[in-house]
Amino acid sequence: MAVQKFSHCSHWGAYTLLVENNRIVGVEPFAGDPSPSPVIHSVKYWAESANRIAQPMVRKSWLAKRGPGERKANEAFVPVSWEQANQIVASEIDRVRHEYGNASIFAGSYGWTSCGRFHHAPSQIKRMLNLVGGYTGHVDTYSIAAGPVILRHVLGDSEACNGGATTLDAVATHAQTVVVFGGLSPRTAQSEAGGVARHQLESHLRAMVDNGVRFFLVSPMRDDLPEWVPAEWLPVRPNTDAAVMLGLAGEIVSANRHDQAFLNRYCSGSDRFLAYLAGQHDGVRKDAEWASRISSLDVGCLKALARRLVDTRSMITVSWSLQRADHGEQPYWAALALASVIGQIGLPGTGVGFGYGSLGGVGSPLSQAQSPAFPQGAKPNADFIPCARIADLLLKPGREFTYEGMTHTYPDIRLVYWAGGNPFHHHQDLNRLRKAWSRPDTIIVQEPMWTATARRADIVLPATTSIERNDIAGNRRSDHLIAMHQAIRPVGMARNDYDIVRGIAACLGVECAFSEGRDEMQWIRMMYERSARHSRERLGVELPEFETFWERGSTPVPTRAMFTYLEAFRRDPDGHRLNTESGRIVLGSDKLATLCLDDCPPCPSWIPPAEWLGCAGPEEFHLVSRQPAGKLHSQLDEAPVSMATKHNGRERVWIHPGDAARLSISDGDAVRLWNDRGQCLASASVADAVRPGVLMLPTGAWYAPEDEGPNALDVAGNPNVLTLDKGSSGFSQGCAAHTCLVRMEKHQPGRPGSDLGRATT
Ligand SMILES: Nc1nc2c(c(=O)[nH]1)N[C@H]1C(S)=C(S)[C@@H](COP(=O)(O)OP(=O)(O)OC[C@H]3O[C@@H](n4cnc5c(=O)[nH]c(N)nc54)[C@H](O)[C@@H]3O)O[C@H]1N2
Ligand SMILES: Nc1nc2c(c(=O)[nH]1)N[C@H]1C(S)=C(S)[C@@H](COP(=O)(O)OP(=O)(O)OC[C@H]3O[C@@H](n4cnc5c(=O)[nH]c(N)nc54)[C@H](O)[C@@H]3O)O[C@H]1N2
Ligand SMILES: [Mo]
Repeated sequence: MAVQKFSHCSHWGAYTLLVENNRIVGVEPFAGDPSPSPVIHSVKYWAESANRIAQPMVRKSWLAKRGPGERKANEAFVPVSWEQANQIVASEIDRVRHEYGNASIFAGSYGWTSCGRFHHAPSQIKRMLNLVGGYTGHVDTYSIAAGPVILRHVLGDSEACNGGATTLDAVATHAQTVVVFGGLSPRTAQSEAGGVARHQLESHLRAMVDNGVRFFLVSPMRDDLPEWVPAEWLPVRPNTDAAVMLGLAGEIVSANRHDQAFLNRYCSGSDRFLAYLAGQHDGVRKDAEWASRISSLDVGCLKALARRLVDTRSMITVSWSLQRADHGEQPYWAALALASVIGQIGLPGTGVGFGYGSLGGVGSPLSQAQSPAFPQGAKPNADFIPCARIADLLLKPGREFTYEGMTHTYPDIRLVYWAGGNPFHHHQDLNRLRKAWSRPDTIIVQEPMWTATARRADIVLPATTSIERNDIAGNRRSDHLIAMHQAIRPVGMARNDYDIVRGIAACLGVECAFSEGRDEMQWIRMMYERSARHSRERLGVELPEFETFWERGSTPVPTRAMFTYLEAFRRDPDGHRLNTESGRIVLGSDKLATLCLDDCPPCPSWIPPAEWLGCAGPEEFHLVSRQPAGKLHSQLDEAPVSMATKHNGRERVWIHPGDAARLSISDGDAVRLWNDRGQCLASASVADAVRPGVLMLPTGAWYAPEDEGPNALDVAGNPNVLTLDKGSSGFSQGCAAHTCLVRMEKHQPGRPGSDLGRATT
């Protein structure tokens, strides 16, 4: 049989699948992609994995007696037909909404399911539940919460961290100095929510290097910039960046090199901020010496950097990682304040930008076309949680929580419906999540794989992966729409997300309103044509007919290059007021002054995090759990591209050679990491790319506890058995995964923990 070619796309890029006899025999990167991701070669393992769920399943003990329970991963499941599964799910939804109200259904359902915009599993279940009275959802994301929340108040919106800041082509053309807080890394830029056709970060970085930009990398890890980017490395203590930024601002102000005219014309509350820098209330002057004591960076280096920032055209970039931490608002607000003191915001290629390279398209020219999206309909009820508060929600029904200055109440959740996410990968403090997970009456998980989350569900609905169906990829940070062609037949009895939810909608009596009578291709065509109409009417750009697009496999969309953020505001601040309390950039906030929050004060501040090296015991390390190089989160963990990043099947934890020598740990040793919250195994990777006192264990290993005990040893190396489940502050309640102290030792031989506890192919 001849090899057939299918255009396709995932969050890690667009590609062509070569298929013979219903088997993927090759993968070719998208022709126009300058830096394709190796992860495109993993997708065939979706089809070949022994971890696929073959048919709908129900937990045996739940069938006998539905209600709260431990939900052990190793308990028996009973196979059922799709008709039975749909009936059970629909009757649980009906039971819970009639007995307790729709707020008792949690369908926040966070997760990076397929990049296809139609079979987008969380959108599908939300559309269905909106037709029957609603659900409790979530706001913000694990990726970014503290950052956008503070920027909404002090900059007027969160565009600047979603890809709406100055584009990197402009930075490469105009900037002379780039200070990178966190990283600008092809590792993270591989991925983009909704797919990306052309990975552009490396091209932008090369242009900067060619133009002689001087780089300063402020990060605990030296490899947060590619090794071919010449950079001065400032190996900062994790979570102390706000102090570094404030110390730099203080140096500039005390040398009288700050742009007072900029502060007067474009900012509000700068008096309050300057008083804080001068130490008027706490008696502590914020300068290089002060920042050096907190961050452990060299004083001379900080002083020289402060001078260079005002002497040259400078850009400050801040990764998303910095705000995924306790008090994560502060580095974002402090970076904005530092850039305001320098006074180059709104000029070409300079100022401040957030999240460049955290996703592939942040910093690339933004698409001007409307991205395809599956309509969720209006949500009839307002109930929500901040995204990362899932365990609090389940453990504390009826308790109050704060968010953006308002007080809300956690609903009493009886039913959890999770589609397209893996909370037993992504949530912090998994032992605590296990306790929380025992509370609801019923947990439904819609997933292709027997993930740790699926194993802890009551009802498991097997979904196809994207290669088993048709879809469309596209988002505002990608310059193409991509046709996602079905390449192989569905595996086992798996159904497409749309068909699963449509079946349940039928049992609930809302099938007509849910489907509007459209099948898969009719929806995809409708979504494409909506984008094409927008492009024609708003931009005067004609996209090809749907048939042509589908046959070609992709179409470019118009983008906005060489963009300078806040250019119009700089030209005319009264004509282009920001959507803040003052219409200006807020450096001292009246609103936050009124709220009187200990953990989010009225001007950008350094507040020690709950856990950091400044309060660590002699044996403790700061754990950075960054995104994995060889996969997207927990997806395709078993494929060779991911396995090659491990050692003996276990995730690698990076440790500085000096620390390793002190603990008598050699490269490749099995090690145990632990703290009061949990423990896991990993394989030591001794490397001077990580600063002393810091360990780096990437996310993504499939959570595999040895047993179901309260402090079970995770043998695969998922850092979330160790991380802290605390809101970044009472203002934003974001994920604080990067705030975590742990200890480490060589794993004692003879201890259990060699079995990885799941099928591998
Ligand atoms: N310690 C620590 N933890 C973190 C982070 C960190 O920095 N440190 N980062 C956080 C961040 S930023 C994020 S975004 C989260 C990510 O957390 P998640 O988004 O939950 O992680 P994924 O592994 O991508 O989960 C997606 C799931 O969807 C399933 N799936 C794939 N395709 C389909 C489909 O077509 N249909 C259905 N129904 N399911 C599908 C996959 O099998 C997988 O189980 O993790 C967070 N957790
Ligand atoms: N390959 C791959 N790419 C991905 C993902 C993936 O799973 N795999 N996930 C995607 C998702 S959902 C997201 S949200 C983004 C996340 O994008 P980011 O948040 O930017 O990524 P991280 O890997 O968490 O962190 C980047 C770097 O920040 C540094 N860092 C951590 N803490 C601190 C700190 O306190 N101070 C300083 N200065 N640096 C610190 C670490 O050294 C780390 O290498 O990545 C996306 N890209
Ligand atoms: Mo994320």
